[in-house]
Amino acid sequence: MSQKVAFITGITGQDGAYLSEFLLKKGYKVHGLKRRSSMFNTDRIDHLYEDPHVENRNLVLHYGDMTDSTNLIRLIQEIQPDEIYNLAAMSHVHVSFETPEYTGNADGLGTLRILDAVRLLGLEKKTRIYQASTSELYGKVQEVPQSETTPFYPRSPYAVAKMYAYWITVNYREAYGMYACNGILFNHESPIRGETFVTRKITRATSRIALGLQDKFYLGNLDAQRDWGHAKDYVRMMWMILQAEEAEDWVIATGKTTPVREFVRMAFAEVGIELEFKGTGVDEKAFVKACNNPEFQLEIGKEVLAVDPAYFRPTEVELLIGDASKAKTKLGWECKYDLKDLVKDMMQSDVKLMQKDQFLKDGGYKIMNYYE
Ligand code: NDP
Ligand code: GDR
Repeated sequence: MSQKVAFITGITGQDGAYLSEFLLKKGYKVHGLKRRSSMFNTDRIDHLYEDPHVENRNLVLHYGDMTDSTNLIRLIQEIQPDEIYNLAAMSHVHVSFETPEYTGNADGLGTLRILDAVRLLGLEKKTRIYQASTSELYGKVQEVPQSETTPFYPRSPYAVAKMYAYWITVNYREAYGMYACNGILFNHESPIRGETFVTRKITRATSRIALGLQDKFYLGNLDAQRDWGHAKDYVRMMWMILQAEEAEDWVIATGKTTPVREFVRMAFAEVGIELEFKGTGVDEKAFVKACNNPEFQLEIGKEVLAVDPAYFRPTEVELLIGDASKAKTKLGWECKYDLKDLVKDMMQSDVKLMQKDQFLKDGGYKIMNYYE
């Protein structure tokens, strides 16, 4: 059988990194789209890197951008992919309120550019397309749990752009008989999650506070509830979605939801620190109630978390909980990690990472304070 060829946009992101590792292990040749940046931006896939001077590499990176049609058409023509995973996006919901036009262009029209390139090049019957859709489409709660039949009500420029991407994927499937699918994935996290998403912000800050590198940190809405899974489980599903006989749209979720506040509690508990939350709304704070880890010298009663309204969103998504019954029944979806495993994995990794900072600080070097 000839080697399968995949093209991943967003290969330098969290999911792109795990997916490329997964596909390479399966024997795929993987092509990835990366943006030109003034600094190296391939940290997450450096362990997969192959010397460009070696022939027959299995991982090949190409410069490009979701806003550049001619670039995407040329690359797809050159690569002739069996599968495209369209993961590239301006993926931060809060930032999308600051950059709504760009977000619409990259996340919404960017998806059209991929679909239309495949059509223009006559690859409709060869190339299968996975579109990274999102639980943010559900936005304002219409029903819980949310499934493939729940109506959409997007609550941010990001979600509105992703809604365009969702429907243009369905439309190209119906209009041109293309194998194009939406994976409606609920939040998924990992040790390589972007540092400004809430879970990673919490695990990084918790590790720094435990190690004495930082006193406290700030969050926004502690009441928001999310259905959090592990990215490793979710990229496996992206692949399974494209192996299904029929092109369809799929919800992928754990079916459990947890408030942001509880995630904070779990992260601190992972390093033996018990918290007490006091106050409500913008006045809510968290204090150290007990420190059961002799490695950390935290004073009881120390304030470690406060709310900063700067992190509130103009319109918020309060509650997400997914119903992945369809994927469970038809694709055999199951997750290997539960939330406790996820928090543990993230905390172990961030404590190690912050120990490096501690080493530098002890050596007299200046280290960054992270407040974003
Ligand atoms: P990340 O933010 O970690 O990665 C996004 C990727 O897209 C990066 O490689 C980024 O490049 C790239 N990118 C951004 N803008 C452009 C552009 N204009 N042109 C080319 N590449 C671009 O996201 P995740 O890995 O977490 O998510 C992957 C996809 O899944 C995204 O589309 C996201 O919206 C969606 N999604 C994510 C969920 C989650 O919980 N993680 C849940 C549901 C959907 P660079 O590294 O240079 O910034
Ligand atoms: P989300 O993820 O918006 O669900 O989008 P994020 O982690 O940014 O927010 C989750 C919830 O936490 C609340 N929150 C904070 N969020 C951030 N980032 N920073 C804070 O300080 C903070 N304090 C509270 C937020 O208000 C929100 O309710 C993610 C992205 O990966 C999207 O690309 C993806 O589509 C969805 O998940 C599913």
